[in-house]
Amino acid sequence: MFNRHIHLSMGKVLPIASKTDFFLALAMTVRDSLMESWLKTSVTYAEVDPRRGYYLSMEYLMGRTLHNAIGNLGLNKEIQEALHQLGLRMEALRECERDAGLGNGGLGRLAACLMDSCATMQMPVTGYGLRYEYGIFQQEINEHGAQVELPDDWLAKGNPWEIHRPDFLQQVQFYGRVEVHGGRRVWVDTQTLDAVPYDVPVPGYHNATINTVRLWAAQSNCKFQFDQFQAGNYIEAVLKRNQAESLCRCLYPNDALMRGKELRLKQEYLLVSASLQVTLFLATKAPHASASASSGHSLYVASQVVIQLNDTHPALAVPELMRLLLDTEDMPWDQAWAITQKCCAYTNHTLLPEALERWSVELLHHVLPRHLEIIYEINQRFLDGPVRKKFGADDHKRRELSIVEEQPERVVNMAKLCVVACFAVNGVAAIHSRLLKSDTFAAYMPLFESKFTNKTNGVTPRRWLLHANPDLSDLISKHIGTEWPTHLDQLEKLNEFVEDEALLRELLAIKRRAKKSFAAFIRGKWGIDIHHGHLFDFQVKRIHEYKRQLLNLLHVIHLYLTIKDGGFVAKRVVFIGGKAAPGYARAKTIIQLINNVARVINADPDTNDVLKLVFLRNYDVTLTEKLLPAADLCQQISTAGKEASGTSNMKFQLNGVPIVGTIDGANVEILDRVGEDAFFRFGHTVEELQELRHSYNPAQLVEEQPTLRRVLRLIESGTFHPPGDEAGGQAFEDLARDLRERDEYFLVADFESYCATQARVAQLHGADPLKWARLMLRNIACGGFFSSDRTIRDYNKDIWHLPTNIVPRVR
Ligand code: DL6
Repeated sequence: MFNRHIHLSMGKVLPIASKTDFFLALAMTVRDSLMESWLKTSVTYAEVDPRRGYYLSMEYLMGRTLHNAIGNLGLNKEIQEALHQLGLRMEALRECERDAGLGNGGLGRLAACLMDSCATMQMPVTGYGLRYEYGIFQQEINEHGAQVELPDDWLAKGNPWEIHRPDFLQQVQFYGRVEVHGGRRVWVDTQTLDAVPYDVPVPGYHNATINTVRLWAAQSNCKFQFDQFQAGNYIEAVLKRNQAESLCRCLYPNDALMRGKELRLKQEYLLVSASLQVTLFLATKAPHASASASSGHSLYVASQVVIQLNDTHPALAVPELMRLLLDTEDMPWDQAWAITQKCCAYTNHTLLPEALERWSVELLHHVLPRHLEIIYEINQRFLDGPVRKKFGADDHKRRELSIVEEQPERVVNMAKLCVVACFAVNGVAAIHSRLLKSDTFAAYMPLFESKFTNKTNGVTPRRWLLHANPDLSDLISKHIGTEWPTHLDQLEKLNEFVEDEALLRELLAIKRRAKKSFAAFIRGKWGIDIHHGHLFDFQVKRIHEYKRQLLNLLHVIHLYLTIKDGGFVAKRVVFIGGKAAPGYARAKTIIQLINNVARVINADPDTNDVLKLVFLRNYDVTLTEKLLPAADLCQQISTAGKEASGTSNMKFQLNGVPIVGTIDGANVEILDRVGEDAFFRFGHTVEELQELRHSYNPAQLVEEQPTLRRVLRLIESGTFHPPGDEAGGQAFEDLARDLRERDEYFLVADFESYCATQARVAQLHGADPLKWARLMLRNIACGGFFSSDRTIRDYNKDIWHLPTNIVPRVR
């Protein structure tokens, strides 16, 4: 097969084939072996016609596919050997694959993990998303240490995994206006685009289920610009087609503020409209639909379909489903509303008020006038119905609960729309779900409390442990058997081995080897010399003020000053990696400061054999896979109450990496499981911060902490100013001033406790390797709960109610 692909697909003979040719031929060979099960899965779903789940997400941060697919198919050994015969190394070919970076961070990666679990647990779930031609930008660092964004041309050499299906295209409309024709509301004079699907396989682990993530691309259709063609403006018309097709060209890199962007609104609608059209078609045209329908096929939809909205980005699903039922299926409002409410469920992923999507009424009126009408009517019926019934004519309540907000401009709050319309609403960690109820959506509790549940996030143990850390996986399997990748609770059995010195020593040896090879990787890639004997301390995630990379940096500077003063500091390499949204100036300043602190520290002969700071450029899924086995410590240090969950904490924990962390997001549940002695907690709790907020005076607190005062003074002294970049230096000073004056994220308040905790970590790590190894083992043993299989089981038990194990095994 492989040779056939080299010849027939790549058009090469072996001696002149490039590494990329070999990679593509291998990927196509693997895809061939997925195909039988993929088809079988689709045919089975069509024949059995089970209740099905549809996961709507604007982001899928898939990373690479080859290694994961080979692992899930169980073909690792076979393929390694076959390649060896040809003088090829799988590891080398793997490096040719570009990450599918169709997401910004946690939310997109979660979508990918959940899809993996649905396939592994053999559940009929299809993911819908967009096929961005450019994924999350490539991050480079310029000579001043600042982030530069470059386009992520990930499709340049082709994508061997996707199948283009132009025959399944869906038409999507925009703009126009609403007219009344014979008492019915009709959306007229619209512009139409074709949404064309590209299907990507999602193989379950060692089973016959291969689910699909369907990614839509925009394509202009023949009717588009028909007038211009008719008028002979051929070139003009073709250019306009290109413009229309650019709708899905780029993933929006901002993970917070995307208000007012017409293109983004159109992207969201394209995803929703195309996906729901297929969903409705499948549900109403399925064999059982006609047999069971007593009052119209569409009623069947409610029993057959569950649509999970991954945050509010696909929230237009609510008015779109209503529109399809009202306008194309001719259904009365109450019936359409009952179906919509029964089908849609919403996951919230953020507590940051500024990150909740609000679309201006003006923009909605321009782009989707019929949907705006429907949203208005949903709101009116809600306020005049349940709200009036519960609260009477209380104007304040009406304003507070209204989906349409008036100040400072008239906007539709998409989260409120979801809370009102969906039958289930969930947060992604226990503390997050609690805060949604007590804070973000508190006003809705008297009406909807029973809709709210928690679904703590998880990560797939296949990609993040089995495939990413084969040596550790083998060690685990040697002691507890090989079922853990699909029954992660079995990791608990490792608790029996906490006193097994041989195992603990093996654990340490595996870590040492991984650190050695990571150090070599860093040296090879960026020419930075680090010693594998030092404590490898990682903070990798999007750069955001609330995630507090700056707190980490303040501590690094404190260590630097301590060494300069002749004090003792345990040997440590601090790695910080992550991208800042291109429009988020403060986050970009933090990156620039990290790089300039690294420049100074790493070049200082007084300190650089003890302390190194490395900024990991262009942090992505693949880099995470490489660094996990090498980590000694992981930092999850967000301001309490700000991180919805976090999922990198789970990946590190699963790989036996203790966490230094705040009582925030999923840290809380990790701490609950591993216990105080295997989790380094510090900092104020949410309640303490709520209390502190009223009287917070960071300037005074800085004065009371000589260590921190010195650190801030060093930043303000210009020591880290980027040579030749005055503005950069000024921004560093502003950063320090802001900490004294405002400190919105309570770095000053948590600094002392953070430093003390880090000192405890260093002491423990250096003092007794076996004791440290026990911490590592305990973390792994308690990782079972954080499998995305468990997350999916929770969704299915409480929300989806889908059947499992429908596809018969073919192997
Ligand atoms: O639920 C996945 C992930 C969480 O782990 C993170 O804590 C959270 O910040 C992230 N949320 C977003 C939402 N962005 N917006 N809007 O990315 O979700």
